[in-house]
Amino acid sequence: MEDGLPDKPRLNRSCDAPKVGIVHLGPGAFFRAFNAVYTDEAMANAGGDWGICAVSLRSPTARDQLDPQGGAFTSVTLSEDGPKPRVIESISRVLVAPEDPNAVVDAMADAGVKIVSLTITEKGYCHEPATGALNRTHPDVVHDLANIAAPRTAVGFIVAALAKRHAAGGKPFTVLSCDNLPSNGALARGTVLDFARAYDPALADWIAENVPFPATMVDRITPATTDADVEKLTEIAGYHDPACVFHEAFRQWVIEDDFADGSPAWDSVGAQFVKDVDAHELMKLRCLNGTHSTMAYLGYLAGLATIGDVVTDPEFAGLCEKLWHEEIIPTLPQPDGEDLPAYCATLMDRFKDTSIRHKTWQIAMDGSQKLPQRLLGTIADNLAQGHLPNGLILAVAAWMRYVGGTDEKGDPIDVRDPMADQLKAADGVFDLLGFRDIFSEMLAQNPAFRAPLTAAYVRLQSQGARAAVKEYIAQ
Ligand code: CS2
Repeated sequence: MEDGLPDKPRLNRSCDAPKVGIVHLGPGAFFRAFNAVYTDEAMANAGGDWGICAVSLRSPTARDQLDPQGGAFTSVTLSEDGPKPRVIESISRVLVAPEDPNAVVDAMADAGVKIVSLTITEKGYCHEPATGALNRTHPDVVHDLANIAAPRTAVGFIVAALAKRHAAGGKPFTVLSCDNLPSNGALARGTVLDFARAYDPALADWIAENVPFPATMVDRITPATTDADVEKLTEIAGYHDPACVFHEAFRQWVIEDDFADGSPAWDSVGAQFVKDVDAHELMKLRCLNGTHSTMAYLGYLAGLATIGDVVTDPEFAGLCEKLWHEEIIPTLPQPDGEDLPAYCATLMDRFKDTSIRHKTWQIAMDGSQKLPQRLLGTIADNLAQGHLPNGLILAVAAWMRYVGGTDEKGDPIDVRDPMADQLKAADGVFDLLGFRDIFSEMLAQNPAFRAPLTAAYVRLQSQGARAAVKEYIAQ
C-alpha cells in the first residue's frame, strides 16, 4: 500500500541517468512540461551529455516526488481526443538548496555543466519590476551578499558558482532565463552583474566579458498538477507518478543563439535558434500573457473558474478579440515568421481547449510582478500613439479590485503575491498607483491613464466585472 493507491507500481526510470550537463533552477510544472521534454527529445535525437540536475530553491516537494522514481516523470499531453502520457528521463538528479547550498554551488561549478537554466517565476529575480534593476533591499539579496557560501537566491547561486569557476580558471557556463519577462536574458544579466559588482567588482568584470545570457521566448500552457490529475494518470497508465505534469500539445521555444559551450540539439525537435528574440517575446507577453491576466482578474471577479470557462462566454471572448486587434497588435513589431492576427486566432483555439483546466486564480497570482510587462507597457505604448486603451485599463482596474481581497459576493479572495499585504492595505486607485515597483512615475502621473482607470474601478465596484466587460465591447 503506497500513497493510498494499493497495488499500483510507482513509476521508475528505465535506463541509466544521463551525465549532467545542465543545472536547472526551479523544477516546477512548467520546467517539466517544457525544458525537460525538449532536452529528453534532443538527447534521443542527437545524443550528448545533457542530463539535468534540477534544483529547488525553496521546497523539497519536487525532490520527494522525483527521487523515488530516479528522476523519471510523465508528461501528459492534453487534447480534445484524450490525454497522451509519455515518460521523460532527462532529469538525472534533484537537489534542495536550503538543505545543502554547498552541493548546489558545487553542481553548478562542475566543469561538465555548460548551461544553468532558470524557471524561477518573475519574482525569483529579486528585481524591481518597473526598472529591472536588482532590488538591493530584498532581504534574501541582503542575506546572500553577506553569506555568499550559502546563498538563497538564484542570483546568489549563479555568482557563487561563477566565482568558483573563475577562481579555478575554468570556462563559464551559459545562463539561460526561461521566464516570462521582457528581454529576460538582459534582465538576468543585469541582476547578476549588479550583485557581482557589490560582491567582487573584478569578478563582475569577468562575468560581463565571458558569460552569455541569451534571451528566450517560452510557451506552453501548463496548469498546476492536481491530485485528480495524478489519479487520472494512474487510471490510464497503470502506475503511480506524483511528479506528472498535464499540459497542452502546443509548444514554442525561441532562443537567442549565444552559448559559451554548446547546447542540446533543441532545434532538432522544434525549438528556434535566432539572432534576436525581442519581437517574439513581446508578441507572446502581450498577446498571450496580457490577455491571460486580463481574463484572470475579470473572469475571477465574474465567478469564472478557468480560462476555458471565460472564453466560452461570448462577451469575454469578444473582450479578448477587441484587445488583440485594437489595443495590443498595433503596439507590436512583426516577428520573423509570424502573422500576428493568425497568432491570436491560434491563441483563442488554445484558450478554448476545455480539456485544459487552467484556473483564473492560478494566473492571477503575483500580479505585482506580472503587470508591467503584460499590461502597463502596452498601455504606455497606446498612450504614446495617442490611443486610449480602455480594455487594458479595465484589466488594471480589475487587478486593483482583486488585490483588495474581497470578491463581488463579499467573500474573501486568497490573493497570492509577494506584496499581498501592502496591496490589500492600500486604499484604492491612488494608493496603488503609488507603488513605484509596479507603476512608473510617468504612467502613474499621467491624467490620460489615471482618470479612465478611476472610472473603470468605480464601474467595477458598482456594476461588477460582467457589466463592465459588456460595456467595453459595446464601445
Ligand atoms: C500564465 C502563464 O500563470 C500565468 O501567469 O499566464 O504561465 C502562461 O500559461 C504561460 O506563459 C504559457 O506559455
